[in-house]
Amino acid sequence: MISPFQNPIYVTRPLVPNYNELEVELKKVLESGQLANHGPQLDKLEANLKSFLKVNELTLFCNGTLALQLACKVLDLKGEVITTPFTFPATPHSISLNGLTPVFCDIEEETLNIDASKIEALITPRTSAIMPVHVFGNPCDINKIEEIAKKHNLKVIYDAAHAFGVEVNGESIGNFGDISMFSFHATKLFNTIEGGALTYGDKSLTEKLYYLKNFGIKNEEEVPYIGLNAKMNEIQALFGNLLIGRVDEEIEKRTKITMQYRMNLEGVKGVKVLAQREGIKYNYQYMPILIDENTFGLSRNFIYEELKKYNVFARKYFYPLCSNLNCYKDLPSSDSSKLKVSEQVANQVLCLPIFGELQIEDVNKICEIIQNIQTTMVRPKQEVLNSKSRVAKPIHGSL
Ligand code: T4K
Repeated sequence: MISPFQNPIYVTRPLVPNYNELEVELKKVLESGQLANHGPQLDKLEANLKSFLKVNELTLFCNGTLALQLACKVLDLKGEVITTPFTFPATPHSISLNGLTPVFCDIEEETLNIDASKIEALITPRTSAIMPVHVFGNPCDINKIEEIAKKHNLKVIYDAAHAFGVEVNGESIGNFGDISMFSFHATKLFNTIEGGALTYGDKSLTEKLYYLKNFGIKNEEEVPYIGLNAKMNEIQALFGNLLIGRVDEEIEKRTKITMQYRMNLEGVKGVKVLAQREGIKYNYQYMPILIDENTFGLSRNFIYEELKKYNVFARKYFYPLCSNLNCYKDLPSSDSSKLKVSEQVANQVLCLPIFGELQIEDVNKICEIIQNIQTTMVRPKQEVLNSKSRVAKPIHGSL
């Protein structure tokens, strides 16, 4: 019998600064009296991130959602924006809060990202942009998306909330599309407790973004835009400056954890781990698996609940689909018959715990628990089904 973990194991655990270092640096910030708006910690973090992410233009925000919302605003989008339903609600919300309509496009089973081959069929005269998400840090089909955008004169805003540090053939993920958004929430690989950034190639966006995140204010007498208060403060920026030097080590630890999960789970019937593609530097921010109920013998929901009994708190990111949320379910593009892959993936996905401090023996134990659930629960369930129908048949439906 496998005993439950003594302490809960959550899907993630934030990277935090060394306490003594934080104390020393925090004292300096407090003594300086500059806590918010534009201070030296913010300047330093901008420079650090430009260098780490290998991008030329970067603007900081107090969180990723407001950054994404202002990305739509700065590009002056109109009408409809094509996006994925397999994402966190922040993605379509940032579109809707700009008075635009999200149009949901189905996803690919291999990458869980927007299926670029289905985008063109959704373009109408009202379409102004595409907002793909690099889900779980897995890069989208950037070449195909760029080709479509050029052909139809559309803007591309990548939701790169999960893709900090990811590279494609040596190129930073932040250098694709018109704008990319990174989230620095506590649950992310690199965090500023709450925070986010936009990266972009067009230098002329910088000035307008600065106004937009500061109420639209240009100076004491001029307010050219209707803006938000979306500024990152000095203590958030300090947090980031103390952590940026540890990100590579964190990725290294997560790489080992991912490889261990993959090795343990690849042979388990009904469990699929996503394929790794050539030329991509992953960040291993998430550890998603897909559970095929028919082959595994038990549903994703059943395994999710069973894991809790062992003190393991996996997450069903991203179930329910955004297209099934009350606020979006009546959109024409939310019709589930057009989102078949998304529907299937949302019912199968489970994100297992991953964070640098997770021990390899804990990874082994989590995998052992999953295998144990399969070996101990499938047969009794099959026996019940068989005795009810007196006919042996494959397993369907959840317990
Ligand atoms: N686009 C995409 C694709 C996104 O995934 C997100 C955010 C955004 C945009 C928006 O970016 P931000 O505005 O957040 O910068 C979490 C995060 O709150 C959210 O940032 C993230 N995506 C989403 C995928 O996950 P919840 O509702 O799952 O959070 P919560 O509080 O249940 O945390 C999950 C687990 O993490 C907890 O069980 C324990 C652990 N945890 C969490 C926090 C906050 C900690 O150990 N310490 C902590 O401080 O949304």
